[in-house]
Amino acid sequence: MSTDGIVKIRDVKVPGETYTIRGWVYRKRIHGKATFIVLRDETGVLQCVHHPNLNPQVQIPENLGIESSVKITGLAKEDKRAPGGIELEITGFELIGPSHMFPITKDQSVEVLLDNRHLWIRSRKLTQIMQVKAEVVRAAREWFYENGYTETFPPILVGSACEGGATLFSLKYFDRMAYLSQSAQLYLEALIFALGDVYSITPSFRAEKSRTVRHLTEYWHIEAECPFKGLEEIMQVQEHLFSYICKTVAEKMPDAISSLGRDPDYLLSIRPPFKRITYDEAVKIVQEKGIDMRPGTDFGAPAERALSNHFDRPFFIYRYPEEIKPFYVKRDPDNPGYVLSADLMAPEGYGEMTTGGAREEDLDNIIERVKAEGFDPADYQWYLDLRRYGSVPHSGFGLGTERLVWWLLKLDHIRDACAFPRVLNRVTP
Ligand code: NSS
Repeated sequence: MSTDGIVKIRDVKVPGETYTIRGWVYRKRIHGKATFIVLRDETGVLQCVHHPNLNPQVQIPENLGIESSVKITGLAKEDKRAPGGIELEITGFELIGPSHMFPITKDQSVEVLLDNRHLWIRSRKLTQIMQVKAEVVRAAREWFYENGYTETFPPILVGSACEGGATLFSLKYFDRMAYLSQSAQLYLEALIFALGDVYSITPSFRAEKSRTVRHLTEYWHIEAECPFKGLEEIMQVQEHLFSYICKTVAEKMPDAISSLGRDPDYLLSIRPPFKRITYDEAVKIVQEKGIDMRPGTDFGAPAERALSNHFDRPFFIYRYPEEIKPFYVKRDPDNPGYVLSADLMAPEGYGEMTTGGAREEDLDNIIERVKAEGFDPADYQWYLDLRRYGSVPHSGFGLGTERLVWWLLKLDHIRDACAFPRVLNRVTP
């Protein structure tokens, strides 16, 4: 309850009480002499009705447009036909801001909705997705805090690649080149020596040239790095964090979750330990499904989808071949040709949610692999120093926030996990 007597729509509950609410006209319809206005705010929608014979003092402009902002006072009445079972009999009306003809009407094309994203984010669906996303990030922060991690703030403007050159966005940085960060990992690796277990939540950028339902060019990356942890321990960190996020969102927002198409009970059933399969076992599953895949190569989109569809709970794929993982991934001392890396996969066809694992400690080995990826070790001097001054075994991972929201809410396209998605052909609005 605010001090000015104005309440949110979700708080209009008790028949017989008078409430004042503020919001935007979601729908309007005239029926006989009565005017019906469905008002929306960030907490929901409420049907309000004006009967001129009951409240002749109230004047509602005849041309009141969709998305006009208004303040309404009214008496709450039980009404089984109204959405939510409560209706407000309007006793006071004030127009705050009139609305032009709203450009979004029913059955618009995807492109028109994307061109009008700044207005379309007002839709119930996108509002709820953004609220769930906020809760996902809040829950992640809470988990890290409860588990003794320190939040850190790595740079976004960087001088060298973390995830290979193919997806780097470059820009002019005074008289040299710089890049937009693909991952905070290398900086988190430096920060563990000062702060122990660390995490960061930052934008990451990928110049992805492909149009898929799971790639953005800008996304929010939740990353963690831990000294003295190995592959199995970092998988445990991920499954606990992941389950905690699922549980928190299911408990705090069951209505939003269900109305977006996900059963909150399913999210509550996601608990550690998650199933773990090796890369080699994963390849077998893919091949058994009749999908052509050569061992030693990365999973293509059809293989990843098939694998993901094979499971009904999140699972890990671990111990990958060295060729398909970046220079920083630790070689498996017991399995030549393999590395101590693990990806957390979502079921139901969604696929990779995180990548992580143990980091290579051997200086010469890293230098050799940096070169093999076509980079200049000189650009990584500061990173190589971490292996020179008190190096320790360590591991970490990165989780794509939008990937998680995409699966969590069973969205068709990852762009709907963003208010203003950045994809191959779009940087506006
Ligand atoms: O490239 S990753 O697989 N791994 C890293 O960046 C590591 N350096 C992270 C780390 O260990 N600190 O990206 C990690 C995750 C991946 O699993 C996805 O969930 C997400 O980041 N990701 C993306 N989300 C949306 N769009 C794109 N293009 C994208 N690329 C990665």
